[in-house]
Amino acid sequence: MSETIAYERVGDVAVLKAQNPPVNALGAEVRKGLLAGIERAEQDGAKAVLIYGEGRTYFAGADIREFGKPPQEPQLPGLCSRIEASPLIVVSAMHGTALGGGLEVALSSHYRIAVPSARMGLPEVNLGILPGAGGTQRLPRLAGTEAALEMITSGRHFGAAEALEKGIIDKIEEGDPRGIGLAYVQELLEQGAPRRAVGEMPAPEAVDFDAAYAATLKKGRGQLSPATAVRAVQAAAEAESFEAGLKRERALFMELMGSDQRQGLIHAFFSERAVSKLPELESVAPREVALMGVIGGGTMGAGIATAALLADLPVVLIEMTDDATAAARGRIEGNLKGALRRGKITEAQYDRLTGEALTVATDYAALAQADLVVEAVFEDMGVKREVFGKLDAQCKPGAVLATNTSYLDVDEIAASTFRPQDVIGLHFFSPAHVMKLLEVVVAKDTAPEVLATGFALGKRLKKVAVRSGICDGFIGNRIMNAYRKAAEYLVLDGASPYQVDAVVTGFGFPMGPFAMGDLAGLDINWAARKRRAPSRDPRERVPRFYEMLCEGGDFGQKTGKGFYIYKEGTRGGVPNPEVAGLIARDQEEQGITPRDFPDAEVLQRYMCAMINEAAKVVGEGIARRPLDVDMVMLFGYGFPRFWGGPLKWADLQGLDGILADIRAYAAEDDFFWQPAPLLEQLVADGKTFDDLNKGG
Ligand code: 3H9
Repeated sequence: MSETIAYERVGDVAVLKAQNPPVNALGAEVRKGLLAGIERAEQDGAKAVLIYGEGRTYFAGADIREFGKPPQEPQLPGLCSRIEASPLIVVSAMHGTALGGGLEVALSSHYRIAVPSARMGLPEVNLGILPGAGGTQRLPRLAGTEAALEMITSGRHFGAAEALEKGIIDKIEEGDPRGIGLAYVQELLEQGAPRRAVGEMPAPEAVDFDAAYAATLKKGRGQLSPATAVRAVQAAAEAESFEAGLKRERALFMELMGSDQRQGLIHAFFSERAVSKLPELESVAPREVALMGVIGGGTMGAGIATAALLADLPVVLIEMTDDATAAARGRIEGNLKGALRRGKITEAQYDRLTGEALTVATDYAALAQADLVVEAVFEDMGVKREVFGKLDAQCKPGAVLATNTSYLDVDEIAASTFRPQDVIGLHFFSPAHVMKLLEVVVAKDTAPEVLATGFALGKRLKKVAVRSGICDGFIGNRIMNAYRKAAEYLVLDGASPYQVDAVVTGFGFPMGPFAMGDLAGLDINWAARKRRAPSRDPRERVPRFYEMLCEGGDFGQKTGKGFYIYKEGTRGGVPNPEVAGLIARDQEEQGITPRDFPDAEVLQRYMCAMINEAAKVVGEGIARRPLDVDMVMLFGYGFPRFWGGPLKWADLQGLDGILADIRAYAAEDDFFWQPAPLLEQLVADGKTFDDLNKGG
């Protein structure tokens, strides 16, 4: 018998136990084992079959690592049909996470039971595909078309109680899957329960599938898989037979399997898990963190404190005055009230988190017991050095001292203490209790356990933590500066900010660079520009329209006017008509004759700037691997997940074409468009960024 599926007879019941840790993924061996188990049970004179998983879960889905490789028999759709066609009564007992192909095996069984904690779902669309082993045909037959559409297009996980209520499972029972499964099979046999195939049930009702398709496509901002899944569910309702529906599902599944978006989403799935696994930390234990300190209670500090509290980590927050501590407490309470409203915490938790778990103070002595302190004060080296001097004096030995700076040199900050080995950068993104990205910035003396502690904190706060070296802007802001500049050059040369924003959102970003500037506050970037101006290279082209807007007192959303005009009570803004005049003045002063840019060129320039800078960031070792950059852009900058990240996207487009475009742009401006040496090297070697991810 197969090693991944154990076969056992218990009276009249053939028991098939999956043992393919960690998640019982349905790889080729598991599929072979299931098929052999069903056949053996039928030959063995068994009356029923029980399928369940050993360890932490029932099958969590098809084995994603097999995608894109030649398929091996038996394939999952055929296996599911074979299970369903068995003359024996087949029962699945679920625990853990029955997802994707896993749930499809359960739907092909004749009866389904689950423990109360079991989670289920058809999350395939999140991997760029759709349920391809009958899920789109069987789920609507049990749950109805509307419910199935919602579950399949969102890919969300749902609990056993909801599954029972929607008719997806038959029973919930406390216990272990084997125990409850055997008892249920026994009960069914005693009752003389019939074999009950979902595929033989009546077709589900038809709905307005065209409307559902259009709405799903719009919601996905260009992601194809959820909308394509609508068409598969449509086949369940409209195809002339169950088999015809399965065929249609298969065709749509294969279409998505061959798509770039599938590759992008699978890349995101594995990179999200790989990004926080650093080989050098494998045998390094993080330091214990039971109390966190936060310096500064503005939006950022309060957000960081909120994130810690939501992870059940008590916080001591330091501000300069009593008024400021009160304001900080107010901000944190506001954030936590939001979490309460959304059902993320209970009333009792709210009371505890804003009560005993949160201390606000003005005296650094309150940090005496803190295990890790994050500084989130004004971005000024003098101020930071002073704060770190005080932390050095007050914090206990071994406390981790972290700075949330977005661009200042962490080595210089560390040098203002007598314990640079304990200093690290923890760069959160605003709002810090919402945004998933955490850049963990390693300074030259940072001790390995301190780095490990940064990553452990990231995990505890449910962040995607990415290691970054030191440079101006670290990984994310440095790359953002480059593509924002490309956007400004486009406008200076003739595109409109609204065209650029529309092209960028059309690509799948939630916002374009100019709307983003308005949201963040144009004054923030203005200050950074003024700071950088004295050291600017004379060869750099400098658009002026941005400053002109700020000089007029228009800072974006906070003042009601920027590139867009914002009216209270309305969402989003409308283009500010004064902007065109400022741009025209800038062009005139710089002697530029504006020209038209096709949308495709706007996108290509924007993406090339992003990719080129990202390649420099990897080439210089600021990011270790291309996937580190990809995860920074996905989780901190709204890069569409279905493209996997800028460097995955670049691989999919072909690096030689991207380099050729960069060289062509360099003919106009060879300062900004200097090709990244790493990109040139990869093209010369015929390699991709993904080859680097894999260690090539
Ligand atoms: C499908 O089923 C298609 C069918 O409809 C049609 C076919 C024709 N395959 O996440 P974790 C690995 S599509 C291979 O850290 P957790 C994962 O990479 C599939 N490997 O644990 C990690 O490896 P490592 C539909 C997988 O407890 C390790 O397992 N199913 C798979 O936080 C532990 O994972 C899904 O989309 C897989 N399917 O979360 C479910 N799943 O240790 C995808 C996991 O080397 N999986 N691994 O880094 C999940 O959502 C989560 O892994 C799960 C556990 C919730 C199960």
